[in-house]
Amino acid sequence: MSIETPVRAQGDLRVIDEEGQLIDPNSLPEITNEKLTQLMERMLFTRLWDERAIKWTRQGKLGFYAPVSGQEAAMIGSEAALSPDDFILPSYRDVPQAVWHGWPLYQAFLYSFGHQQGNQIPEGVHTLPPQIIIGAQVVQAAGVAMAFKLRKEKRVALAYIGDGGTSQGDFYEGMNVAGVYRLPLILMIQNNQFAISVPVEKQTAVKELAKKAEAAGIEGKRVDGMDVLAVYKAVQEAVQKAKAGGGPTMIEALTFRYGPHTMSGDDPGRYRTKELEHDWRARDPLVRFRKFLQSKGLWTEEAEQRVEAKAKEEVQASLDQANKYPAMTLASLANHMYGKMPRELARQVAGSGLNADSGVK
Ligand SMILES: Cc1ncc(C[n+]2csc(CCOP(=O)(O)OP(=O)(O)O)c2C)c(N)n1
Repeated sequence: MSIETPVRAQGDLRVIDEEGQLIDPNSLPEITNEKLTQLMERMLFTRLWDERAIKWTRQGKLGFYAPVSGQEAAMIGSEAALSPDDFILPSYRDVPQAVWHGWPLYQAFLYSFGHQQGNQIPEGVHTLPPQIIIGAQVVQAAGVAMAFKLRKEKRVALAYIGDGGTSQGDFYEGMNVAGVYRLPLILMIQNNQFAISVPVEKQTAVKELAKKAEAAGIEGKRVDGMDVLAVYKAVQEAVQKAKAGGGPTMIEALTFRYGPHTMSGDDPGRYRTKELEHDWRARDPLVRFRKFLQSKGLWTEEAEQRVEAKAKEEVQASLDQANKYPAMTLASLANHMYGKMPRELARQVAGSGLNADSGVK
C-alpha cells in the first residue's frame, strides 16, 4: 500500500522539500545560523538517544519507553521556537521536548523506571511531568495559559497531543476555553497517523485535524511535520501572535513514528505495511535538514561525529546517574499525596515497616 502524500496538500506549510531545497526563497523563518545548527544537533542527539533507549528497554535496563524516531522535526522544531520562560505540557512521548526545555536527562530515565523522582520538575524549568492520561494536558494547558493572561505575563503554554488525543473530551474542553478567553495557548498536534494500532481515519471523520480548531473559533493550520523549519516557523508565528494578545493557535504536524507505540509489546507489523513505513522514511526529517544545512555550508562530517560522540557519552552518563539514585521506598509512595498526611495513613506507614529502608526497585 502506498499512501497519498497529504503533506503536499494545498495549504500545508512546508519550507524545505525532501531534497533539502528551499521551496520558496522567501519562506525561511526568522532564524540565526546558530539556531539552525542547534536544530540539527538536537535532532541527531535525540535520534541516537532513542536508539539507545530502545535497546536498553529490550535489555531490561529501562521500564516504560515510547519511541520518538521520525517525530524529531515536530518535537524539536516546536520546542526550539519557545523561550525558556514559556511552559510546555508534554505527553508520555514528548520527553525530548521536556529535556530540551531544561528537564535533566537522568530524570527522564528515572521517569522511565517509574521512580517518583522522575516526575519532580526542578525549580525554574517550565514544564509539567509527561502526561499519561490522553488529552488531560490540554485542560491543564488552558489553565496555565489562563494564569499567564490574568497575570499579564508575556508567556505561552504549549500542549502536545497525539492524533488519537484529539478525540478526547478534554481536548475539546481545553480548546473551547482557550477560544473563549483568547488564551496564549498553542495546541501542537503530532499526527503520527496511529493511536497505537488505530489509524486516524477510524478515530475521527474529519480529514484534517487542524480543522477541529474552527469549532472553538481559533486558528488552525497544518504543517509538514517532517520539515523542522516548517514546524519552527508555524510555532514561532503562533508564539508572536499569542504574546501580542492574538489568542490561541492549533497546529497539526503531519508526521510518523518509525517504531512501536511503546516498548511494552506493541508490534506495528500487525497494523502497518512495510510500504507505508518506507514512504515515510523517505521523508526523514534529519536526512533532508542535513542536506539543507550542507548546502549552506553549516554542517560537516566533523560536526556529525562530534554530536554523535557527545550523545553517546551524555546518554550513558545520565543512565548511570539515574541508576545511582536512591531506590524508592514504599513509604515514599504516600509522602507526596497530601499536604498533611491523614492520621490513618500515617499510622499504616509508621506501623507497617514501610519505612526508609524498604527499598522498592
Ligand atoms: C484517557 C486514556 N484513555 C486511554 C489510554 C490508553 N492509551 C495510551 S496511548 C493511547 C493512544 C494515543 O494515541 P495518540 O493520541 O495518537 O498519541 P501517540 O501515542 O500516537 O503519540 C491510548 C488509547 C490512556 N492512556 N488514557
